[in-house]
Amino acid sequence: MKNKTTNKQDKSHHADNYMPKSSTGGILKNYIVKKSPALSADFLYEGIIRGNITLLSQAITLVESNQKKHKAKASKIVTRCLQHKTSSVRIGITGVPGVGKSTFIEAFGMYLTELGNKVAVLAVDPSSGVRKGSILADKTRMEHLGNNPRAYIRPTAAGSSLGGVANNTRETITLCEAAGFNIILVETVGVGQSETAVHAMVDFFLLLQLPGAGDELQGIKRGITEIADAIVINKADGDLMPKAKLAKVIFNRVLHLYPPKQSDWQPKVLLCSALEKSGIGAVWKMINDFLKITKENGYFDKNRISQNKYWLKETVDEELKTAFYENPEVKKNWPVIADALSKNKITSYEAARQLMQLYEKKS
Ligand SMILES: Nc1nc2c(ncn2[C@@H]2O[C@H](COP(=O)(O)OP(=O)(O)OP(=O)(O)O)[C@@H](O)[C@H]2O)c(=O)[nH]1
Ligand SMILES: [Mg+2]
Repeated sequence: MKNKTTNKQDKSHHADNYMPKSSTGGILKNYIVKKSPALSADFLYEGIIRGNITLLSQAITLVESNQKKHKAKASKIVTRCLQHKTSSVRIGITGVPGVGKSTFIEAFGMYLTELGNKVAVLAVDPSSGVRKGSILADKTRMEHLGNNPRAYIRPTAAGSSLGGVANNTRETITLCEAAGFNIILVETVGVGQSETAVHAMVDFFLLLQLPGAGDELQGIKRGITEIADAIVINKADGDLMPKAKLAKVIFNRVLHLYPPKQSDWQPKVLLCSALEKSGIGAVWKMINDFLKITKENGYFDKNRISQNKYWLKETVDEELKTAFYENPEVKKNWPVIADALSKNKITSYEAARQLMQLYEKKS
């Protein structure tokens, strides 16, 4: 027989009793998080692994903070969450503005939750700091997913650098996985460097394309087509259907020109209509085929390890750069050395060497 008193006492200490039960999904109201008193790393961790969305959001806010003490606390939580073994799939979704990313994520996310999955939607959008917006700000296109208790949508936080934003998203992935989200969708815009960053943090990279070819191929960088595991031609509906079918033929040809992937996976071209919700199941089936192949041949695990090594190097590179440019001696002497350079008194190489010497002496 259960001891009711003990149960009650135990439960009252659980992190998931901290917040209202209703806040288990959707887009969190920031004020709830801000009003919360500072909670310990252990308390937040315990709440996360119990799937408490409010505490998950609070931990993500710490991850995104620029304050040292927040970062240190976040790091403690993320490290503990990392030990929490989960089986998840991380899917990157990219495409030019207007291709239908938000509409697709709404339809795909709803489909996945109906199958019993828990879906987290994150974004890498380094430009959001400048635009004061976010690629996930258009909540209206994700209305159902936003209110779905099996889904969690985290709008992008503004960040000063792509490296910083990408690092935050990677740590957020770990937190979401520990919180029980088994499918992570990471959205990014099809312009700039952010696709490379997202590609390096997901298992499967999906490029959404518009019907038609030729002109539309110009809208996206060639390199992105090359790193994609699938091209999904969205808006394959109504009058656009013939153009979508033509695009499929052309993209299939393009994909066959690329060298084989390390994963042994041959990228696929599919048609879908996020608006009419057709072709969505086929996308999921394809991703499962990919998972089967790459888990059997060992690529899946190997890739996650090499992604971690990639980020180790990226982070060291970025930290070194910041340390150099923030070094007081470098800052102080920069104008003098730059002046000597413009007067042709020294070469660029010599100027750089002098600055490096100042940095090495004082760091
Ligand atoms: N016909 C048709 N229209 C679609 C489909 N998917 C999206 N759209 C429309 O395309 C427009 C852009 O869709 P979004 O989902 O906002 O596109 P997005 O890629 O998120 O755009 P950004 O957030 O600006 O990068 C909207 O008017 C959608 O209704 C589709 O499958 N078929
Ligand atoms: Mg959008």
